[in-house]
Amino acid sequence: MCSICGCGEHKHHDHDHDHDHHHDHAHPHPHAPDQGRLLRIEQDILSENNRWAALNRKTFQEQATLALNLVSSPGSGKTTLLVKTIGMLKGKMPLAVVEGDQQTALDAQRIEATGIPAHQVNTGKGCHLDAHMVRHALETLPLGEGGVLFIENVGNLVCPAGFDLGEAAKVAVLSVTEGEDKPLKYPDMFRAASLMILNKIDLLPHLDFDVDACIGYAKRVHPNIGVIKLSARTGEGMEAWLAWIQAQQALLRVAG
Ligand SMILES: Nc1nc2c(ncn2[C@@H]2O[C@H](COP(=O)(O)OP(=O)(O)O)[C@@H](O)[C@H]2O)c(=O)[nH]1
Ligand SMILES: [Mg+2]
Repeated sequence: MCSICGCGEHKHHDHDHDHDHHHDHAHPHPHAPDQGRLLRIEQDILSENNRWAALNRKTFQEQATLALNLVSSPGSGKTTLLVKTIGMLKGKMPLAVVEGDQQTALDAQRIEATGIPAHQVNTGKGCHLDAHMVRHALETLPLGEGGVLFIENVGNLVCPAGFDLGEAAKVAVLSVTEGEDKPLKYPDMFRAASLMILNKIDLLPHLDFDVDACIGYAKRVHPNIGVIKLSARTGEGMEAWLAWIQAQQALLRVAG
């Protein structure tokens, strides 16, 4: 298992220790590498990722493309939100989508049905996208001046927090069916995100979800986090989300 994200994807634990010890004895973990070695391996993975992320960021800047990394639990509504967003932005600016899932191309198919180019990345056992995967996706995806690249990460509130993809911002999508305590339970994700989208607010009348408490918890772990309440189903709140995207694009132009 990977000690950074626990995904078991990274091959670095195929250790090459010598076999001068017997395997029938009892000790906590016969294959545990020493802590110093683990730390070096983690640093290598993250610095390798950061090199690709820096390249991606340079490409996004050159193309004046706003890259947004959508992170959430499975089922919080990322793909639904993307389809709705594309419906409102299509024709106004160039759009493209990278879809990350362990298996299937179902989400890329949902995006392609809108007429927008999408590239599916299947991570297998991996629980997050990394910057190198996004780099490969960019080989096939057209980016356009002043456009947006949406990256839908693999669904979970843990692993994607630690991996920079070169995006301008991480956007955490939390749906009101998940419980208001999630920002406290998964603080790394809400600290890494610039914006929390509280989705499925159309369901609030049927739930005991405490919106104010949820926003309070998110601000406790990340005082500057932006918050937008919306329903990707009914469209309520979508205008605020589109305005946020435009504001981020304006920031990109200032930075560039
Ligand atoms: N009621 C309601 N359902 C939603 C909303 N957004 C998404 N869903 C539903 O939530 C489920 C998961 O959505 P999906 O977009 O696949 O989530 P993802 O796994 O984060 O990409 C689907 O059944 C959607 O129809 C919303 O705003 N309101
Ligand atoms: Mg999805």
